[in-house]
Amino acid sequence: MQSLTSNSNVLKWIDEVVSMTKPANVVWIDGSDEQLSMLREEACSTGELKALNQEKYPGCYYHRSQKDDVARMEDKTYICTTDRNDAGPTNNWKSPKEAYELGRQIFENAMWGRTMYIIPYSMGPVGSPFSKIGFEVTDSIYVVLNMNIMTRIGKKVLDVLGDSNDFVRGLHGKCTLDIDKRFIFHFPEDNTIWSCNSAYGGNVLLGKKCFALRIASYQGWKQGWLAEHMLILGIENPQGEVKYVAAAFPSACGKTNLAMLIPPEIYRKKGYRVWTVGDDIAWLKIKEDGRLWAINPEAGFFGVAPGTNDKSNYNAMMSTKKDTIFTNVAYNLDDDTVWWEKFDSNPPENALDWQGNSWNGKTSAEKGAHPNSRFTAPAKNCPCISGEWESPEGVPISAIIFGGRRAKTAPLVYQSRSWQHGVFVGSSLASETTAAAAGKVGVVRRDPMAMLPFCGYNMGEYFGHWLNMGKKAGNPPKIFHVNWFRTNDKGDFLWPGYGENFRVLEWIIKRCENGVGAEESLIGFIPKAEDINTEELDVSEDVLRGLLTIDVESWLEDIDSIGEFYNKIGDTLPEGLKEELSILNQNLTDACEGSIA
Ligand code: SAT
Ligand code: MN
Repeated sequence: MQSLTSNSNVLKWIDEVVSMTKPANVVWIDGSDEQLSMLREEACSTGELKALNQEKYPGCYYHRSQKDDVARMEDKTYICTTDRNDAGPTNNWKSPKEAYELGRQIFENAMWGRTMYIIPYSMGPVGSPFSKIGFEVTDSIYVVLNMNIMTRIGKKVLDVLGDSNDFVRGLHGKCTLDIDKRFIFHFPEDNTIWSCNSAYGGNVLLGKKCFALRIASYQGWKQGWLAEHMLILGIENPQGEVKYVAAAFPSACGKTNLAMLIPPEIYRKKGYRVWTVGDDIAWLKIKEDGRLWAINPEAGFFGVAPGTNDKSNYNAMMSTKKDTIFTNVAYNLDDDTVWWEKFDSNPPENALDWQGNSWNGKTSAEKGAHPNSRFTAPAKNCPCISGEWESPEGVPISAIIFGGRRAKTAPLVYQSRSWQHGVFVGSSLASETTAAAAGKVGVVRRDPMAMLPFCGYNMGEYFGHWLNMGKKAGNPPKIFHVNWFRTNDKGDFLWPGYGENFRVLEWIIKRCENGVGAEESLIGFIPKAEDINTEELDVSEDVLRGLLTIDVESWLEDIDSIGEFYNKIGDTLPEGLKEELSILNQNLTDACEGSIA
C-alpha cells in the first residue's frame, strides 16, 4: 500500500521495521471512518472483537485478552539508557545494545503472514504547541481501535509532522504472547519504544504510559517541562470563574472519581460545577505569565470497570454508553451487553465471564469481570468534559494536589509552606495497601508523585527537575496534600469522600486566592475546622477536628520510611529535599519533647 507521507525519516524507519518483522501486508491508518469501520468488521469476523447490542451500546465492542495478559507488567518494563545512572535506582535497566539485540531476536519475522498497521498519532490536540507526535506500528487491530479512542490519529497528524524527525518510534508486536518473552523497552535517548508478546492495555497502547509518561518525562527533563501522572479538573464558581487543579494519586485512591466529581447538591444549587480536563496524564509548561499551564495529552479514558457505577461515578458510566471498547468484563448473553462487579445489584444469570466461561452472576462465587478489566471511552462522551479540554493553549493550574491512602498519618488536607516543601511532600507520597480484612495495618508503599512506575529517568534527577521548575516559574501553583481515607480506631472511614471531597477543593481554591486563613502546623498549613464547610454534611465538629490532627508518632515512623526511600535514591537526591526532611524531623522531635516536658 502507498505510504501516507513522504517524510524520509519516517519512511526509513518503517523500512527497517518491515524488513525485520516481515509482515504480509502494510496498512497506513488514515483515521477515516471508512477505514475504521472496515477494521471493526474484520476484527469481528475473526473473533478479536464482538459487537455489543447496538441499540443499547451504539458503536461499542467487546474484547477479551489472554489470561496471563491482563495488566501492565512492571517487571517486564525497562528504561534503556547508555548510562545506567540515567535510569536510576527505581527503574529496571538494560543497555540499549542488549535490549535492541534481544528485541531483534524476538521481532525477527514476527509479523510473518500478518498485517502491519502504521498509526500516526498526536498526544495533545493536533498542532498545539504542547503536542508531540508518535507512530505506533502494530499487528493488532485492537490496538488500532483503542489508539483511535485514546489519541488523535491519522492523516491530519502527518500534515502537522511534515518533514520533521521529531516523533516517537513505537513498535508493538503480539508475537506469540509468550509471557517469558514479554518486554516493554523504552529508549528515551532515541525516542523509541519496543513492546512485544503482550496485547493488553498499558503494555501496548504506546501513547499512554510509555510515551506520555516515560518518554515524555525524559523529554521534559531535557527540554524544561513536566509530564505527570495527574488528572486535571476545573472548578467553576457561581460567578462563572473557573480555576484549574492538577492532582496525582497512587492507584486505588479514587483518581478517576475525583476527575469527574459531582459537587454536593448545596453547591450545585449555588452554581458550582466541576469540569473534567483529563483523568490520568498532564503535560505542564511554564508560560510568560510565570504560571504552569497544562494539557491532557489523551483523547479518551482507559478506566477500571469494576466498582464504576451510576453512584460512584455517573460521568464515567455515561462516557461508556457509545463508541467504547470493553476489555475483560462479563458478557451478558441475553441481551449482548456488559456487566462487572458493582455495576448494579442485578448480575446477569446467563453470561460469560472475562475468560469466556459460562457464568451465572447470581450463583457463581467467581468474579465475572477481571479486577483490572477496562473501558476505553472517548473523553468527549463525558457529560462534564470541560469546554477547554482541547484548548491548544492548555489551562492555567492554580493548585497541585498530591494524595494517598493513609489510615492515620496524613490529615484530610494540608498545604505546603513553599514550592520546595511541596516537592518534598510529592516526593514522599505514599499509600497503604488495604489489608483490612486480616486486621493488619496496611503496608506503606512510597510512590513519589504517583510516578514510581512511570518516571523515564533517574528519580533523584526528577526531583531536582521539579525544584528547578518552581524556581523558573515566577508564579507556580500552590501545592497541597489530601487524604480521604483517614480512619478511627475501629477502622471506619471518618470522611465520606466522593462528591463531598468538593468541600476540600473549595478550601484549596480559597487558599490559592488568599481568601481564607490557616494554622501553621508541624507539617504545613492546615485548615481551621470552621473553614471546611460542613453544611448539610453528617460530619461533627469533633470528627472534623480529628481529621485535621497530626499524629506525631505515626509521622515519626513515616520519617524513617522516607529516609530509607531517600537512601535508595542515593547521590542524585537534591539537597533541598534533605533539608525539608530534616526540618520535618526537627519539628516533630521538638513537639514530642515538648509534650514529654
Ligand atoms: O494499563 S494502563 O497502564 O494503561 C493503566 C494503568 O495500569 O494505570
Ligand atoms: Mn494511571
